[in-house]
Amino acid sequence: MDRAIIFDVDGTLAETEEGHREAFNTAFEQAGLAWSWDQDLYRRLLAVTGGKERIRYFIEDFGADGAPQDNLDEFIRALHAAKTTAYTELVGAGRLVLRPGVRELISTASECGYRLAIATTTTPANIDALLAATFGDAGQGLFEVICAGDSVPNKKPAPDVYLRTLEELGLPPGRCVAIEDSRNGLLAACAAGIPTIVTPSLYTGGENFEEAAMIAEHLAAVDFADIEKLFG
Ligand code: XBP
Ligand code: MG
Repeated sequence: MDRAIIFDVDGTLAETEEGHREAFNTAFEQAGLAWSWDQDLYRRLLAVTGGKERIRYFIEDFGADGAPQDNLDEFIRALHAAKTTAYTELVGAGRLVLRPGVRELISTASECGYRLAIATTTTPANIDALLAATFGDAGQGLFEVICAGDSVPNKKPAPDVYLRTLEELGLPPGRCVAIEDSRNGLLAACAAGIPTIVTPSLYTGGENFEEAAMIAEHLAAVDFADIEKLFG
């Protein structure tokens, strides 16, 4: 089959951002920082994709105290590594489930011979933890291509991660459909020329999705036949 469905992870496969927010706050507490991101602040910080970039954004644009003047890169790297440990532990404890329709769509697409890929801003360890927690051992071989995190120079809304995914699939954008939850993700997929389905999530519900090929509350509300119509 020369068609592929490319899934975003956070907010699309599962409602993960509350787990990320909890993990950030755990890492801040472990580091002795008086930082705590509530939902209103986190919604604003989600304008920046990538956990390390989000921490830097908080320090530089929200006047956070406690970060060192020098070796800031190492400070952020270490803090984010602690966050990733906290996040993968809560995912491994079974705290997250797939969004409605995700498992069924993956199953139907696989049965129909569609190739499956992931294009995400998140850290690879987070994907491994989520796939193991939600698919068990079967999660390992489910996605033919996984492009994530720092593997590309520019994170969403830049198209880099989708362009890299297309390259690894060896497919043109018209033979793919992307599934996203956020405007940053929609812009990234559209900039790569990929028709995109948006299923808004907890933190993205009010965003502008005018470029989407389809908008649905969740994937359980989408007929596979309607997805097939989106392919060139
Ligand atoms: C969402 C992101 C990520 C997560 C946090 O990624 O922007 O940064 O919020 O994960 P996507 P990390 O929607 O593209 O899956 O801390 O590992 O970045
Ligand atoms: Mg997302």
